[in-house]
Amino acid sequence: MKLYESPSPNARRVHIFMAEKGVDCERVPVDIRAGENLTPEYLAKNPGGRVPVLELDDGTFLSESVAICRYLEGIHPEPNLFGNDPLSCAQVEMWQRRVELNLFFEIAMAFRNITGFFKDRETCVPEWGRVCADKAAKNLTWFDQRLCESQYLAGTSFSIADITLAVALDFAEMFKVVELPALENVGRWKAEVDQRPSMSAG
Ligand SMILES: N[C@@H](CCC(=O)N[C@@H](CS)C(=O)NCC(=O)O)C(=O)O
Repeated sequence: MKLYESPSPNARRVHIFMAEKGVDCERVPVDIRAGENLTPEYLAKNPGGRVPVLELDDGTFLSESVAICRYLEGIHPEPNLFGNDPLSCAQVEMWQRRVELNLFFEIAMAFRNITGFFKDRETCVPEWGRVCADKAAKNLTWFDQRLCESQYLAGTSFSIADITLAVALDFAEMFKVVELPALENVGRWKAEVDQRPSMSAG
């Protein structure tokens, strides 16, 4: 297998996931700043032109970070990060989607539209970026309430939903375009999650 990647939040989700599983594979750096992800060769691997992409040994290409992680979970079931019975699988899916759509995505939109990081390839609307930043800050309270009653987002086990939340928070912190409130339960959870060796996986 080969992972096409760049130093970026979505590739980091896969790095953390792999480290949790104790697996690795060949890495192929893609310079997204220089637009290597927009070449016809790369678009043949992922028509969306984004990283990461996982190439399987039979030449199949998988994109979308969570789809890549699902595949890895299938071939390396332990430790379990997507749930292991109908209810826990649904709860992981629910929290993963909630955090991805309501926090990770809003932070990414704020970053892209406010900084104009990819203005060579998309129209940036800074005002829209600020709306997304405000939504992310507001939505964080939802996850804080959840973490008041639950050790991890989906229950008592660390899961892909926690990986998405941790990467989203670090993304916001790194680029400073989204000012997230310091919330008690998120803070407790983040301090605990940051102790996991996988969090420093590259
Ligand atoms: N939904 C995709 C999003 C992937 C994505 O947006 N990747 C960013 C890096 S975090 C990227 O490739 N950006 C390059 C570009 O927009 O040209 C996933 O989950 O993998």
